[in-house]
Amino acid sequence: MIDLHFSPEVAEARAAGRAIVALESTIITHGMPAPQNVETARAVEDDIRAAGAVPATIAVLAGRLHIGLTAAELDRLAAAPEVAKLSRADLAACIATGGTGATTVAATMIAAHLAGIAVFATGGIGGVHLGAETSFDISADLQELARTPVTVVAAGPKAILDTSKTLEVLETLGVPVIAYGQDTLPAFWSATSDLPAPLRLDSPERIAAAHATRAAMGLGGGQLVANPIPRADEIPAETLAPLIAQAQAEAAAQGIAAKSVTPFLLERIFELTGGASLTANIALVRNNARLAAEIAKSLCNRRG
Ligand code: PSU
Ligand code: MN
Repeated sequence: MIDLHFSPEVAEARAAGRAIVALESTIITHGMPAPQNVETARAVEDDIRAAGAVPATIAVLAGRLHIGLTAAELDRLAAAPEVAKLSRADLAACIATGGTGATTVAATMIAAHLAGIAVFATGGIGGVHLGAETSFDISADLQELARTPVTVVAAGPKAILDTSKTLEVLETLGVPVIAYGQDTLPAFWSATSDLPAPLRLDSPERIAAAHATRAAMGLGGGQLVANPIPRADEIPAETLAPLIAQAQAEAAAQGIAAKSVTPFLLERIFELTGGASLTANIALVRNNARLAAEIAKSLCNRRG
């Protein structure tokens, strides 16, 4: 077994059998500008603590897979030059060569599962990009949801993606996509979309029950919980659509490809919205952290 490096807080929570929520680190290094990236990472951790669970931010630091970062380690990750973006394909090579990297949704799910953590909160997952029929750009996050038994709380597929194709692929892969408390699929910066949600559940207890039932049936794989951004914090889809289209056209014109696509689009949309996309992004991640904490506590209670 690979060595996992638990932060003191997470080690204590494991020993006490407390609820733990995993957090990714790519959102810190590639998803948000400084200093809001570190401020948000700390706020999200505090939200989870305030809800009565324990946060475990996951990253690879100098070849060690960390489950939970101390405040100093979080600062070190955010300040490190050239942090790699690690998905399933990159994780082992980074660890084996003593590298430092931030984990995407896919890699965070792998690490969380190795650490026995069943619930993970983030902003948005990767998915099928617009134009995937020619670029083949489909995030490894989707296949990870199909194979690794972690419940991921996100705010729905980002509007920079082809959301209907993302739903089709998740359906093909047998991944439950659960809208929390509404019938339509939330769309990241906007609370609703015109896509009906494949599944709807209205309480953390029911989401925990569905997670436990999948495990009891030996189905494998995770669940995607799509939690709508609070209405007060959303950006209407009509406002964003032209700005997203512009960012996408620039990405295509500049030949942005592979791992760079998502960070490029997020940064351009931040610039084009005058920072409003970041404010919404912070609000939705914190909202997801609070729901994830409730789901983790419910799973913990079920296990007795
Ligand atoms: N969504 C965000 N911010 C992010 C990401 C997604 O709002 O930073 C990151 C996540 O780590 C996700 C990754 O797993 O982007 C997806 O990248 P790609 O599309 O290259 O698979
Ligand atoms: Mn991609």
